[in-house]
This record gives sequence, C-alpha cells and structure tokens, in this order.
Amino acid sequence: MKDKPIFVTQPSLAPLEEFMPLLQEIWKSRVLTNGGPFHQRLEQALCEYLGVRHIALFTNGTIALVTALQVLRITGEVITTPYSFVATAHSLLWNGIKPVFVDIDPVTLNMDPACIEAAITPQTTALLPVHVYGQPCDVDAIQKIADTYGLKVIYDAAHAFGVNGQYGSVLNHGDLSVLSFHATKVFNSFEGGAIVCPDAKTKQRIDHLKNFGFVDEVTVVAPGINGKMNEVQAAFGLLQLQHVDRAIARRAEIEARYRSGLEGIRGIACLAPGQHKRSNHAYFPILVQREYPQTRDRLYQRLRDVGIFGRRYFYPLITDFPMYRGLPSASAANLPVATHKAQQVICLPIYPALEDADVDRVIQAIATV
Ligand code: T4K
Repeated sequence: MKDKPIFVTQPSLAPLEEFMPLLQEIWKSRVLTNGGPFHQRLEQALCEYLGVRHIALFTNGTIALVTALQVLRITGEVITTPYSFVATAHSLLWNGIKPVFVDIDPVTLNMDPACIEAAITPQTTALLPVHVYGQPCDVDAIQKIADTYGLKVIYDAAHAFGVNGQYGSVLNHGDLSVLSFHATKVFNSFEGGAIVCPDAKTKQRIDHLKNFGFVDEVTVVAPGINGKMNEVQAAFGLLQLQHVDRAIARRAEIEARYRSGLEGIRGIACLAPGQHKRSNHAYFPILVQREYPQTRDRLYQRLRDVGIFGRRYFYPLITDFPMYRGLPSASAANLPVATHKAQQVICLPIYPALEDADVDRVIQAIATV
C-alpha cells in the first residue's frame, strides 16, 4: 500500500461537539455579523492572550493589510521584502502604492535593515516588513530608521501569532501589525485576520474603515470597505483559542524532532532558532545547499513522489511575478540573498496532528538520497 500523503500543513480544528453549543447561540440570537457578541468576546480574548492593547478582527489577513495602509493614509512608496507571500506586496498595489523591494538578512530571511536606508526616497512613507515564518524582524533597527526618516511601520505579522520577543508580544512593535487566521496558520478561524494597534483612537478608525466608514446610521466618515469578521468565524476563533497552547506545544516537539533528525545530513541546513522568548513553530523551512547530492527541486519532487508535499515558501520571490518584475528594485542584482534563499528553501510538513512516525518518514526520505 502506498503511504498516506503528508501535506505541508493541516488545519487544527477544535472538537465539533464543542462548537455546536456556540452555533446554537448564534441561531438563537440571529446576530450573524456586524460586530456581534462573539466578535467582541474574541477581540477581548485575543488582547489578553496575545498581550496587546487593541485588536480589530477582519474577514482575512489580506483585507486587514489593505485596510492597515488606509488607516495610516500611506501613499507614494513603501519599502518591503520580496521574500513573502504575494499578499504582502499586493496590499500595496491595491492602494496605488509603489513597492520598493530590499534584500533580506541571510540568517533570519527577514528584511535586512542594512538595506533600507539606500532605498528611501522623498516619496517613501512607510516600511512593510514581514516576520517571516514567525521569526521576529530586527524591530529595534527598523524602528530607528523609521524614526530618523519619519516613516510609519506596518508589520505583516501573518506568521507571528503568539510570538514573544524580549519585551512581550512582537505584535506591539511598529505602528500596526497585521495577523492572518487562515486555515493554514497556527491559529485559524477558517479564514480571518486582525490589525493590532496601540491606542483606542486608531482602533476606532480601523473599526470605521472595516465597516464602510460608518460611524452611525447616517454618518460615513471614510470610503471604508467591508472587512468584518462574521459571528461563526469569531465563535470558532474563541473556541480555537482554548486549544492553541497545546497546538503550539506539539509544533515545538515536531520542530525539535526535525532538528535532531536532520542534524548531520550534509547540505541540509535549518534556520537558526532565534533569540526570542516564545516561538510559534509556524513553519519548518530547510535550505538545500550545494553539498546536498541533489538540487532543491529534485529533492522537492522526490519527496512528492513518496507522498510528502512540502512547499517552496517563498519561491518564486514576489519580485518574479509579472506585476512586480519590471520595477527597478525587483532585479535579482538588487536582491542577491533573497534570490539565493528562494532557490534553496523547502518548508517541511508541520502541524499538531503530524505524528512522530510521519516526521521520521520525512527525515528518512531526505536522508536517503
Ligand atoms: N501575509 C503573509 C506573510 C502570508 O503568509 C499570508 C497568507 C497573508 C499575508 C494573507 O493572509 P490571508 O489573506 O490568507 O489571511 C497559503 C494560504 O492560503 C495563505 O493564507 C498563506 N499566507 C500562504 C503562506 O499559504 P497556499 O496557496 O500555499 O495554500 P494551499 O491551499 O495550497 O494550502 C497548503 C496546504 O494546506 C494544502 O496542501 C493542504 C493544506 N490545507 C489547506 C487548506 C486551505 C488543508 O488541509 N485545508 C485547507 O483548508 O497559500
């Protein structure tokens, strides 16, 4: 019999029977959306869990990113990373903003602060870094540059749910942070997202913008969008939150098993674990280096042949896609590290239901060339 397929991820789901009473509440109240009771409860619960002051829920992370740029009235040019999911840069184009790409740090694979200053022009208004794989950016260096040049900072924190740095949640850095609660994320509400912000006034502006700009029945203060999370998503999120610590703990075990199992395989490198206080183990990327007997793409295909569906996040680079590749900052010469790493990376399967035997199967498949 052929081995069962293993995908890069599998959504965590709280037990269905625990969800039923919440659905009954919704059926009874008939409040389905527009900031209902579950929406409010989830915002409160997430503030407490994540250790942040204000959070505004969204229907998904992409709409939250698009809205975050509107919240701060960002225009002109924004400096960002090519090494991310395409939604990061798409959020700029949806706002008529020109992305300016800079290279990444070879260790963390996050935007390299040393590359930012040279990319600043009179049109630059903000920085849009990504905590890629949940590994925190160099937030202090980024803030220093932002302060020097009067720039806003919006973190794409889609991967960084529950990640804590030296001073608590990594989501408290910058002007805004944007989360994704997509099915493939550490914490999911089927689809979902959020903006984290430091003060009540900004939270109010976000709430207006995600609800068409409505303040009350007869007042519209901005050309807002419909970005609201509905009650089913919010109720499910509330339930998921009760299980997320266990999910992260299991992810940590899987990561540790990969790290020890892959140690000593020539040409396979794992990312350094990072200095932050709490990881979420959202992804497990490996880099297939020249010393490995096969190319990255051969290994990727060989794994698929035995039912192991890793993913090459983030290859191609965002800058390889047609809507970006004509930009001067998108040239490979401007992005040597990102170009190199995107050719080496494979994200291995990691999710709470993955069993030790599955992890060993992946390790074995990589070890036996
Ligand atoms: N910024 C960053 C840095 C992001 O990574 C993302 C999303 C965003 C912004 C935008 O946030 P959202 O608007 O999505 O909230 C996936 C996700 O669709 C995407 O959310 C995520 N990043 C990106 C990194 O990965 P795909 O195209 O790779 O997904 P897909 O459908 O191939 O799923 C991967 C595997 O997961 C499948 O092989 C099987 C498994 N899976 C997936 C889904 C959707 C399931 O078992 N069940 C499912 O329901 O993009």
